[in-house]
Amino acid sequence: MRQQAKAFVRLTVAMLIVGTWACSTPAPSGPLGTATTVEGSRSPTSSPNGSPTTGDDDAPDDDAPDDEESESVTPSADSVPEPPESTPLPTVATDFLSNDPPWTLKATAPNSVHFGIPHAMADDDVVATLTFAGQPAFSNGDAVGPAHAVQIATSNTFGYGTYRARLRPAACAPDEEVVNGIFVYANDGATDANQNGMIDNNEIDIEILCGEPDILYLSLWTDYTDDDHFRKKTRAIDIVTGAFYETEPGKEGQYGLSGTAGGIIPAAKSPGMDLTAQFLELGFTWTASAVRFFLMLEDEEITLWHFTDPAYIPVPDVAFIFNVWHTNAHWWAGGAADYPAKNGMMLIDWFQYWTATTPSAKALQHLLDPGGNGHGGDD
Ligand SMILES: [Ca+2]
Ligand SMILES: [Ca+2]
Repeated sequence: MRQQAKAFVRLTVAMLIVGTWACSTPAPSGPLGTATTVEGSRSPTSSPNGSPTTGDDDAPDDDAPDDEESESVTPSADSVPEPPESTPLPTVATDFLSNDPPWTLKATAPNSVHFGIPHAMADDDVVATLTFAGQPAFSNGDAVGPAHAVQIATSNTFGYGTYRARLRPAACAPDEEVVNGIFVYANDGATDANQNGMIDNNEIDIEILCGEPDILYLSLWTDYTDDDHFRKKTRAIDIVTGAFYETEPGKEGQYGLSGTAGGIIPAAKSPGMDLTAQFLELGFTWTASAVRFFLMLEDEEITLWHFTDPAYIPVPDVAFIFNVWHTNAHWWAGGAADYPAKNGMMLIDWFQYWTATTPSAKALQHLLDPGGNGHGGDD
């Protein structure tokens, strides 16, 4: 029933929002921190993304009429039924039946992007595909970084709210590597509004590497001038054990993470899980004071990171982006990673965005801190 309800919501919204994403600046294909010089182990670079809860139990209730005080506002018998409060309509949504509303594409042959591709595992049997073409003749140092990504980015920009997507990341051999990026991003190459001497880079990343498909990288960026001048916080989660590793305090200008686990998220522990072997539903809720990343596991929304230091939280507006690109190093184990010999493909079933004002700020706070659901998290 839940899947049916969600499918209905998405179709409805898709019709309502046709015509949005029309203008505005496409995001530069993410500088998700060019991972060219990753040294040592656990040196995640950048990038990622998010979304709202359509969770059955997370319904905001602040809009419910107060029967005791508002008898005069009884709805008329013929009023249009409201959707269940537990599934507020997304502000923007797409099922990828076609490129409408239009995404900004980046795909240099032989890489390619296609919409409306049948796939039995999609909620609506249709996906968009980002094909990262295998190049047997290429090696480790060829076509490295986001500049060579196959990518789709929203043509409009967005702000605080919840971002949610369902996709299957591109896979590859263990000695190869590409980054699957699901993220929001903005960097105009000049602005330093926060006046810290570095170019502002507002970015929230979820990243999965095909060669190490048991690790999920979550990052928050506020600045990026170059690989020696940036500011970010990262949490890497070993989905098999549930253990997480973070940027050490004071090392926000470096790629390395602590070699010691900061803790374990019991609800995220998924023995044997390969993040590239199935569709994932994930995302984040973003406000000025907190970011909560989540992943659906067995129909439960698991909190992966509830970050609450405003000093490291980026600011709007940003584009939402899906991309796939080659990194020349394994971020977790370290060491050189080959360019994929065979095609890798990210399959994207749907994307949804709820602005911070819909549902209300109070409801958004509820999404940030569902409370009492026993989900992981740690803070
Ligand atoms: Ca700055
Ligand atoms: Ca779809």
